[in-house]
Amino acid sequence: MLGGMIKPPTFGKSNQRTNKDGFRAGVYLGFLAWTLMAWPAAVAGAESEVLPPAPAGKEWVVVWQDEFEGNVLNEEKWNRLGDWKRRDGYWVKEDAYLNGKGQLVLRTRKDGERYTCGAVNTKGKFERAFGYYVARCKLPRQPGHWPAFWLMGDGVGKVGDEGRDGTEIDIIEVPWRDGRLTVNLHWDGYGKDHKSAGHKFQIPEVMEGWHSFGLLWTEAEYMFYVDGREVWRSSAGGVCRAPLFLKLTEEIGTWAGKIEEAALPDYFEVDYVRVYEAR
Ligand SMILES: [Ca+2]
Repeated sequence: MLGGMIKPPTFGKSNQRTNKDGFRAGVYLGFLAWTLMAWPAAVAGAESEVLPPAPAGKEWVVVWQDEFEGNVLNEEKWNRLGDWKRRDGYWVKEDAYLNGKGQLVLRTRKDGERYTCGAVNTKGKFERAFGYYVARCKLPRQPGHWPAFWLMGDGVGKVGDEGRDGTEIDIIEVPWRDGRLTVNLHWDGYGKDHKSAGHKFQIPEVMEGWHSFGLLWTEAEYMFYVDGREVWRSSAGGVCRAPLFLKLTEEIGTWAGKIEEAALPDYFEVDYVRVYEAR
């Protein structure tokens, strides 16, 4: 049906980026929409990210993003972590790669006698305070390892001033496979002065398909979102004022069950990461 016709012009990169898994269906449905709707309406519908309300008089502007297009991870944006021991496994660089379909893959696998997985961060390359941070992800299915999207900085180790001088912000951590999720804050180091706050909740449907995990970080509080719906808010620790870098990681450990029982390899996929500022 489409073959002899002019390709609809509205399916620009932003539509592919926000809906890549449904792109084929999207092309067809979008084509129908295009034939029925005016051009501006179709363009407006191309941005499918659900953002929290911007502060009065302001709007969200993307200030940093990676859509993971191409075949090679952009190492001007990201550091690939490894090769070194991490918890009950190893972080190795070759387990963090792009799949050529627009996604970052963090793989967990068994390599000889050791278990390995992938991790990346933006330390020294992108560090920021405040704004809206969101990643669209497809979660792994096997036990013994956990995916996470989090923010981190050197100030997290500074004891005193609560979390204002640095807080680890875990936008999402998924050590379970039944739809339970957890969001957490950690500050004043990881020793005897360590403090934390967090929340556990369950959304069974997150185990299937793609879902977005977001953090709105203001000077007053942190607000956490799954698929654009608020799941928790907190001002614990007094709210971090220090710039933090992004982390996307897999970790191997018993918090997530027994890695020996996992059918490997297993994959944590990330379609994009976007950071917005209210202007
Ligand atoms: Ca502190």
